[in-house]
Amino acid sequence: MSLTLIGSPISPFVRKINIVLLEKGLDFEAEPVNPFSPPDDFRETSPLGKIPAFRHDDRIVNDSSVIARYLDRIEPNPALYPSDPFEAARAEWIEEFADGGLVPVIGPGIFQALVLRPMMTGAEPDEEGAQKVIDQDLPPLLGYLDDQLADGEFFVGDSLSIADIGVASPLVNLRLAGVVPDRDRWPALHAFTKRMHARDSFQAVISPITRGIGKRWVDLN
Ligand SMILES: N[C@@H](CCC(=O)N[C@@H](CS)C(=O)NCC(=O)O)C(=O)O
Repeated sequence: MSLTLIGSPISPFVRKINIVLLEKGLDFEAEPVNPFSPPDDFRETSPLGKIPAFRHDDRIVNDSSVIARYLDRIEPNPALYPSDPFEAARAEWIEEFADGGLVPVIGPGIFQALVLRPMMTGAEPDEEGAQKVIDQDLPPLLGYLDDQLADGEFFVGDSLSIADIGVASPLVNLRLAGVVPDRDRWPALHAFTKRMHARDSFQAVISPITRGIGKRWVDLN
């Protein structure tokens, strides 16, 4: 079986799949693609021009949530989608909250403003613009996630699920921008971030990125 993850390691959606593959112990190749300067025929692989795309032998699967689900079906251990229907719905909702809520705020407003745009264009980081997003747009999202965790180790049930991976993946971009969920304001989410990012799977993806773009990375102790 040949598995290829197509995309860039700085994308939180690509990272989500990278972590799923590592947690399941699946061997795969990484094929780097920058969606903003893609190869000419990229739309044949990814009809919306987005990353990640995924190749299993000669078949293509698109969209991180669809790919994660697919991987759970071809390699059910460990299961990342709970078997109980309501718990599965909760895990998929938290994954969607991260994809559709956290990423659009952390991505353009914070990570791109402070890390990516300066790196690509040499522009100064937009500290003021990013601070507004950090003060106004981010707190309700982090507050919701903190409430959902309550005092649990995982978002759903007693084991790792796609909810945890979906949330912890964009939190890597937040840390790359020098921001972490505040320990006093969101203690459960702060502890979750620390725990998740210390897992072997996250360490394997975080180490090479921080070597490249880790200037603002915040350590958690
Ligand atoms: N729903 C998609 C979103 C993927 C996505 O938006 N990826 C970004 C990179 S983080 C991308 O490819 N952007 C390029 C574009 O929108 O043209 C998924 O979960 O895979």
